[in-house]
Amino acid sequence: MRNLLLKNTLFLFTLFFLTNCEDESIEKKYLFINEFLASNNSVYADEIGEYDDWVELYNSSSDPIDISGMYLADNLEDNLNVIPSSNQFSTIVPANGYLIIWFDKDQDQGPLHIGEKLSADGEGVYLYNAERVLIDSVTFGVQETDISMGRYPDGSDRWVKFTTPTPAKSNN
Ligand SMILES: [Ca+2]
Ligand SMILES: [Ca+2]
Ligand SMILES: [Ca+2]
Repeated sequence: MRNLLLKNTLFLFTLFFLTNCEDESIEKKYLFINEFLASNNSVYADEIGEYDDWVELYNSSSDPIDISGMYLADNLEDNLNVIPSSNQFSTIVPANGYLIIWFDKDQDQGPLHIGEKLSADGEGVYLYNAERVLIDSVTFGVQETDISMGRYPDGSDRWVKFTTPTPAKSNN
């Protein structure tokens, strides 16, 4: 009887451990910083009509990923910016889909507006999950106005310049 209890406890503990590991790796495996524009003059405007800096996230999995509770930063020294949950706006990156995050310091414009701007002189983008584990990051040098950088193809390790940026659409 005691043996059985021990076995069951061990089993549950292993299951718990494996489930947690899997959760972490799902985001790490399938969620990407896929494209960004650090100097936006006329490419893509937010809901207010402002041409602000943006970052495109890409979910390569067949399940939606909610990024509320996750964090973004543009360098490693500053505070992390949490994505708040919201009833009014969706914070979900659709399955095999894209979500635009605005780096515009306009947090009053919704949960997808971060209290940072991307420097056209070079900076970075860092994405952390709710447990503050780094999911993805990119660092960049001097950026040209209205020319984005993105992974090509989507989610790959190769970064290229896009003279025609593709916000909220595939880079392929
Ligand atoms: Ca804005
Ligand atoms: Ca910045
Ligand atoms: Ca794109």
